[in-house]
Amino acid sequence: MKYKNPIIPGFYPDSSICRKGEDYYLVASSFEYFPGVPIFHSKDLVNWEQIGNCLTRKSQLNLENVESSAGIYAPTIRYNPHDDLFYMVTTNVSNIGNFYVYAKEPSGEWSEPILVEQDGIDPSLFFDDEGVAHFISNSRDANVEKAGFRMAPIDIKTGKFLKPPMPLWGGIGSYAPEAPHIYQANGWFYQLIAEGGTEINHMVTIARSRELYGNYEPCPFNPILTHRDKKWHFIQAVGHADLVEDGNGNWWAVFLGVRITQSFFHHLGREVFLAPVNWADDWPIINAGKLIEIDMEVNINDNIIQNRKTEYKTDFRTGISHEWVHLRNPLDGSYRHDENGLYLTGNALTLTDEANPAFVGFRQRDLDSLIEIDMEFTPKADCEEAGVTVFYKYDSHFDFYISKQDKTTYLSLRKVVGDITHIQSKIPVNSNEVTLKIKSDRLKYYFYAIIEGVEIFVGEALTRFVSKEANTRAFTGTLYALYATGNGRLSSSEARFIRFLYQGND
Ligand code: 6LW
Repeated sequence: MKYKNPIIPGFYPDSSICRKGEDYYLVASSFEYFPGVPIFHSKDLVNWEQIGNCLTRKSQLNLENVESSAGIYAPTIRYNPHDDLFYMVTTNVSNIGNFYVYAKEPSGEWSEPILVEQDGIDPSLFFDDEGVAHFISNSRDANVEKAGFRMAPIDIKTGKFLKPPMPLWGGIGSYAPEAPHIYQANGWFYQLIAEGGTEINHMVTIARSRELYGNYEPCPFNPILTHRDKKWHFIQAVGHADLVEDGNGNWWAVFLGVRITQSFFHHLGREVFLAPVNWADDWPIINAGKLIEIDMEVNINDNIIQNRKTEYKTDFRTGISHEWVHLRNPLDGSYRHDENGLYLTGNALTLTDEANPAFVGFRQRDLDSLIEIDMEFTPKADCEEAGVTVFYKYDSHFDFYISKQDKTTYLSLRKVVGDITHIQSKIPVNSNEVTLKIKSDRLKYYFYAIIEGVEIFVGEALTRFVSKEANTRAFTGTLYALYATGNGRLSSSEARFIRFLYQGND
């Protein structure tokens, strides 16, 4: 069987997977973006479709004043056959902490949050043979020597602990033990974790025990997945894994990894990778310890064909689909759609505020990509602007937009990199209807516009300035986002987005 990694390209970190019968479901972190926790479905582990988002209401996901790369961290998804429900447990690090929601159908609606009073991030649930739920997170208790992770049974209806949380195995001593998951197989309980930090020293380690609450003995082959000593490789930071059994006795791991551009820069974020799990002496070794590659060949006779979606188009006539996200909770009055397109009304907030400007973002999934946007915007006041941004975070974005000054309409390219704001181009244009085009390769973005049938090249920008490595607090990845702003005032004019095309060529 052959397939290409990443199986889900673009910023979808901390993936977690579960299976019910022949259906697999996968979730990922979403941080300051709304709706939160995208959920995907697959029948074969290599073809994935986003079927919704778990957190679609403000009552589930309050992102007010949430800093960049805060908000929702590392979710886990589990199916409980005892009540035939799916559970998604995660952390809103900015307010309510650890909580879970449940649903009959993974596409939604998901319940209101049920809080669990344990600190730490990366919560996970394990349902034992009796259907009792055990909650684990990377909770640290300063008074407990073995701290690092704590687990306890909970009442799944209320989230209340049935017993005091117990410290579990703490890892092999590396930095940032996190991402714990518990599995039962071969007469053992396994505790899988990530260590080394989510950057280039990332790794996956494991321990096992005959009893659920220990003692866990570490695997002699740890780490069972890492590229930390393969720094020349295109794929780095592999770690934060979750395992699934496919119903035929084969085990698989999904985990995050990054595709680097030059040095260790990466801007697409942490993406979802897949590898087979091989067993040695009842220890699961991911990809038999071999390197994780883009082109994978697995020794399983399966005629699965991976159809990678390379094109996405919309005319917005039915609004925005599951893939699109707002920056924090959307503000009323900023968005509407009809059969002629999507309308954004700029509020006072800008892309450079750590807040909720009028913004709809689509993840960049390919290093080599193209987007095209047909839009119409007639600003009535000089402060009003609308266009498309290549967005990493509030102080890391490239904006390609229409605005006006006195009686002239301009098309501009602005770069915001840390505390530097630079207008690279400002071109007077005679039309308020334009097609904006951005092409990308590994190292650069190229900005073009088609105005009255004539294509012009406006400028270029370096991908490394919208990367994790150029930023602090950067757990996300680049988005192409349509936006509008009144730059300090509510806009009196709507921007109309008529057509959006994304093409990926990786
Ligand atoms: C997440 C942690 C991590 O909670 O990064 O890769 C944090 N690992 O497990 C944010 O994504």
